[in-house]
Amino acid sequence: MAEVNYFLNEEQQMIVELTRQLAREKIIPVRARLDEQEEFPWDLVKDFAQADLFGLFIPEEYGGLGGGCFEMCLALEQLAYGCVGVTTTYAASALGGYPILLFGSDEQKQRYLPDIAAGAKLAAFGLTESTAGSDAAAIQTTAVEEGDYWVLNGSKQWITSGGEAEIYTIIAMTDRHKGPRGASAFIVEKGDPGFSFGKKEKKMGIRASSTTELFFDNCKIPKDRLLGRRGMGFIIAMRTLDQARPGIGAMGVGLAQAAMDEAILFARQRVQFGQPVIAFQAIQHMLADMATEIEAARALVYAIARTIDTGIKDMAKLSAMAKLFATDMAMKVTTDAVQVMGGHGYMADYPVEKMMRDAKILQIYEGTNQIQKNVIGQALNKEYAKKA
Ligand code: COS
Repeated sequence: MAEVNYFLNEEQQMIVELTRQLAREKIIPVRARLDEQEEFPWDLVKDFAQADLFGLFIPEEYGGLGGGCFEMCLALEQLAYGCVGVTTTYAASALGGYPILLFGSDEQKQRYLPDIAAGAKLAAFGLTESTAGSDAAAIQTTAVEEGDYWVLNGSKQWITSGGEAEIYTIIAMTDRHKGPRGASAFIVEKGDPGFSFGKKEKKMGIRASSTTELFFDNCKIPKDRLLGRRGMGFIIAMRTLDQARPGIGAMGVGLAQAAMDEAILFARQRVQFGQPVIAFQAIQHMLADMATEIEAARALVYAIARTIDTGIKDMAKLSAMAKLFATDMAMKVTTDAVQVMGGHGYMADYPVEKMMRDAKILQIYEGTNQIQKNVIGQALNKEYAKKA
């Protein structure tokens, strides 16, 4: 049967094959254990590093492979087919690395990107706080200039790879009275004085990933750790999320594909009323919706990622669309996969139970899907105001 042709070049096909193989051979055999034991996937991090995957989005001059948003989406889709928890660790390192790549000085890039590209050090991104989630501009953590140092005080919540990562991009207030224009971005290293980690959170899904609080207690960092200019922190955070959100959509596509594959495998074997349940139209219609919606989401994510890679300036709307559509789709498809499998689907013996739990976070992290709709709605309002 014919498949949609996305016209991948040779390098892109190689990325798909490599990450597909990693998912099948390395991730799937261990994903249930990692989930159950809430175990951080250090062995897999080493496998990804060996395959040069951490440098996929990093230019060759800094030790990476020079890929763009589209190549990242291809990799994230295949890895998420194996496990969204494991893939979250991989995606989080890119999220922590993007601010350095997009806004770092050449010296900062030389200093940090080669280690991130090699997978020698994981990166993390610290924006969210206990009272600043969707309202990202409401952060309370402060950074004060003192001689040759910045001194950070405050805390960050729900930071992916907290405690495991070595390099953290942190958004802190430098001029509170200026609102979003009063935030700045900093690089903080594990081991910096006054920087510590809270307990590991217990989560519904993506339990192979680590999520912790970060604490800054008179955390003193050298002046040259400021990213971009003072006051650019909010813009840096938003641009970072714009770059990364299509990848979350791609993870939704990979996860949904995995859930549908499981549901079809099961429906072809499960006999009720004297025939495999896939023979019933009730099941076929659900599978038909799944297959169609997965392909629609894949086409949207790929098209948007490729458009972003052409260097467009204002990508917030498109990036939000990719995340919104593909992750809502993933929630629906994983829920329906459990439904197709009935009682079996609800049991931890089958992987779709974990897939449905993992899907939920895709609608929440890197901005809830309600926030994505705000971003899209505000962009439409601006576009049409210009036309009027
Ligand atoms: N790119 C560049 N600039 C942007 C931007 C973007 N994507 N989004 C906003 N800005 C700019 C605005 O243009 C504005 O600049 P001016 O002061 O020059 O007008 C400034 O940033 C403030 O923007 P805005 O007023 O829209 O900010 P809000 O506080 O209303 O917040 C949302 C906007 C809701 C979009 C933002 O807070 C958000 O994305 N929240 C979700 C956060 C999130 O994803 N959390 C997950 C963390 S990572 S797991």
